[in-house]
Amino acid sequence: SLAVDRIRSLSDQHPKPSNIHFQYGTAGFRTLGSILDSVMFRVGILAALRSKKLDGKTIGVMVTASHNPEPDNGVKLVDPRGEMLESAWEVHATVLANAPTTDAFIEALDTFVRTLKIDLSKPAKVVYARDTRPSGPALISAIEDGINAMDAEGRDAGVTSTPVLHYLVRAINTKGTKDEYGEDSEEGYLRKLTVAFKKLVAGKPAPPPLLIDCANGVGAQVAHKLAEHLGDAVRLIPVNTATTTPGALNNSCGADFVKTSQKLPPSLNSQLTAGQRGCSLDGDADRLIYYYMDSRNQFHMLDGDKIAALVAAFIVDLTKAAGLDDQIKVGIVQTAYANGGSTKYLSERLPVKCVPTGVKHLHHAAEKYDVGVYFEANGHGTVLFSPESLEKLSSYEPSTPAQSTALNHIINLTQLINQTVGDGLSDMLLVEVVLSHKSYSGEEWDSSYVDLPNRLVKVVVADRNIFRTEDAERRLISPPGIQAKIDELVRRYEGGRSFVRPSGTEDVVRVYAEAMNRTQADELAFRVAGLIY
Ligand code: NG1
Ligand code: ZN
Repeated sequence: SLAVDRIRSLSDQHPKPSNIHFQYGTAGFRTLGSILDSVMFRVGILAALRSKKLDGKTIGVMVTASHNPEPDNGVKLVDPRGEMLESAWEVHATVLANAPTTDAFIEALDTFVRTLKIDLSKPAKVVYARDTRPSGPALISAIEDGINAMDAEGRDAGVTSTPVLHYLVRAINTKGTKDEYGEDSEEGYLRKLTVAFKKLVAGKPAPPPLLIDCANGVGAQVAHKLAEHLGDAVRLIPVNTATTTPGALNNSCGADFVKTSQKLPPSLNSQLTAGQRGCSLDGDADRLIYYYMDSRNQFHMLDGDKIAALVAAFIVDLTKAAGLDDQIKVGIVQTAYANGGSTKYLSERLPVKCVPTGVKHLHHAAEKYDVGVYFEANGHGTVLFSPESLEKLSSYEPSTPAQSTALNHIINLTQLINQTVGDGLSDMLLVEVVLSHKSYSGEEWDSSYVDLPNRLVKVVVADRNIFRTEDAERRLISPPGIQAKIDELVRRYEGGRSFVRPSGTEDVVRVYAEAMNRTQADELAFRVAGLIY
């Protein structure tokens, strides 16, 4: 049974602030770091219970608020294969986090354990990590109290990126099996990626040095180590690496800044020269946005949609070259935020599915393809190879040297790509491989299709929960009547598209609009926003 006395005395040290409702949303719990202490303690307990429920498999806990401002923090759980927590448990997490007192919490725990028939005698293992936020250490110690309250085994993975933590969870749980994912350490991760990368670019001319904007976050630390492992294979130049400067994290830099403002971070202005390319990570290094300066010193952004198009075409080419194209089919998963230009371009070539916002939706849809390429426009994404495809790759006998080369490339890609979750650095290496194989500059990559001008605005409303959507969030079903008005507005704009949905991570409603030119896209977005104030 539960060690009620121990849980009680530890829980009393982590009281829930009154008048605050916590919600496990698309990115876990996320709010101001200063009010998350009780949530962290309870998440530590929940992680241990999830581990027991899954027969002692290791569960991951990541403390980060990604691209959000420095005072924010957050926490999310990672399931044994390195994927996001099963949806049903998001509700349990929310219930436990909101029990107002220690007594209420213990009662909720007891009900939870009985309802889910969790066998408390099973072992429990939890691995946890945090990003560079100043609120991190105290929040980690609250999680450790939760883990100790359950007498579970905790492993501190220290300060590292979100994708490394996901990798670790999968590596730990597959250790010694035929599906072994890699050595269960950050070093093991770096080695796995860089060994595959070096094989993939062997014999190719070294690409020009690559600027990486690390958003002054944990990506800086991982990028530095990655650079050492890569040596001359590609020279990385990490910038915005001030992880200890107060207020610097995600401030006018990073992938979210670039995607949202469609501008180069001012700190890179003098560094990115004509013809050069660079990229930005977000605060926990799971997102990636590329860009380049053209010969006239114009900035061009290459977002998640452009990455998806580049990578999917490359994998299709390789399956053809290997003679596997009728056995291994590539498919794409996007959300409503994908640029209409990309959706048109991709659906003329490959199957494309649109799903609601949130990595778990993209991930699960991508699992249905032989090779599923999923990216959010904001640069979060990866490529999944189905178990059947991996099987085919390992048993296939190529009939020519050219087929054999292509087959090896695909196999190396399965090692280079972090298949647990979107991974800014792994995706960056993937992009570099494709550019190197195709001898593409940023400009040539960009030329596949033209992005439609678009505008994303946030609207603060009294209650965002009254906004409900259907059709992968592309249409509003509530409040009634608004969708008809949006449709009517959209009809007046050539190439117009717009949709409204409540954010899952912020207390706002988002409005997205696209049209044939900048002014029209802005105008449409603001007129639609005017409908929902
Ligand atoms: P919300 O706040 O639900 O729009 C944002 C991003 C998502 C996803 C999540 C998780 C946009 C428009 N939305 O979700 O794509 O990345 O955060 O971090 O970029
Ligand atoms: Zn992130």
